[in-house]
Amino acid sequence: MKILPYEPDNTSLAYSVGTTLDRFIKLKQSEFPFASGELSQLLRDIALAAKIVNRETNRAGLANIGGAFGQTNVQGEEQQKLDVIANIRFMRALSKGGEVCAIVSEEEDSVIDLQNNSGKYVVAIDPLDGSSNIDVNISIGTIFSIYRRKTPQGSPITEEDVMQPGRDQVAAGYVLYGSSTMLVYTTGHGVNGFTYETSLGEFFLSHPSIKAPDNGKIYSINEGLQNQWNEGIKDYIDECKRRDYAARYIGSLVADFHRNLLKGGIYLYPATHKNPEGKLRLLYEANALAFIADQAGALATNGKESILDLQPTALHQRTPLFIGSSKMVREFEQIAKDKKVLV
Ligand code: P6P
Repeated sequence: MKILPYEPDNTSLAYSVGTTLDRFIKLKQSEFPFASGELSQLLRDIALAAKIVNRETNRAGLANIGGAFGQTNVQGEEQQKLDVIANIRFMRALSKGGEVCAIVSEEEDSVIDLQNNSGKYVVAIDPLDGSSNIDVNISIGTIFSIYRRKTPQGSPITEEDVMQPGRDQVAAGYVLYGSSTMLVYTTGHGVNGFTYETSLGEFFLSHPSIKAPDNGKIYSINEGLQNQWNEGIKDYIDECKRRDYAARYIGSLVADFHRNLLKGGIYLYPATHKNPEGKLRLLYEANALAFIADQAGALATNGKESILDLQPTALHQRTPLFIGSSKMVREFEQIAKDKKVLV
């Protein structure tokens, strides 16, 4: 009997389809010496829910699931039907996956106890960010943070398990439902991006080892709120205009963040009269993107300190957010600090 070594056949007849998310997760699992695969399974559960939400968002106009749901969430914001659907999909996937003991969701007033005290992880999630853009076919996104519980496995969850600073995240990511659907995440070993191939129902590695340009010429801020800015913000935006930077603001945090991450730029959402603590939520928006920014060589601050160092004091607390290329964030802080009025 002849035995021959396998020789990968790279003829043009059958191009490689690339590395699937599942295979990438398995390959990278070795970076967690003590992991027994729970985090890998949790990431797969999130990817499954993302595929389902992708399908729902793509057919919203045809399936009568666009538009308002008719209720407001704990934020006082009008829920869109897809907000509710996305929340159901991610909660169900995380509950059935068996790795999670508690969930903090933008769409839930309280912490959700999955009654799974053996679960090792806690997830904080904005199931569908940018809702106001859903019905006009503009990119929207999901943002998630993953923490290891602080209390012993097997014991009931406590506030200590969910009120963790961003520095303690074990993984974080976002899904961008845009011209293509992408999943971008980090487990603390760099940032990798995967593009969804709908014909195969798989995410494939398309953006390995993402590193943010340390500088850029794009600024993202809602200029309609200009009259509510403090002097520091006004001075920085004036400086951006003086340098002929490009103003790009989609109104979906994930889309603005993703573009600035790849091309270089800064996103700013300062405190305003309407939102004196800022608009964006610390636990399930700012922390996740700050972890990704940190891993990609970018920065995220509330104007005074790193987002990742903020100790949460309330489930849905908000924070000013200035995030993007390191040189731009540092320069913003300098200009704003000179004015001594930051947030
Ligand atoms: P504004 C969407 O509601 C969101 O949370 C972010 O995705 C987005 O960047 C921001 O708010 C838009 O807020 O006040 O400019 O409409």
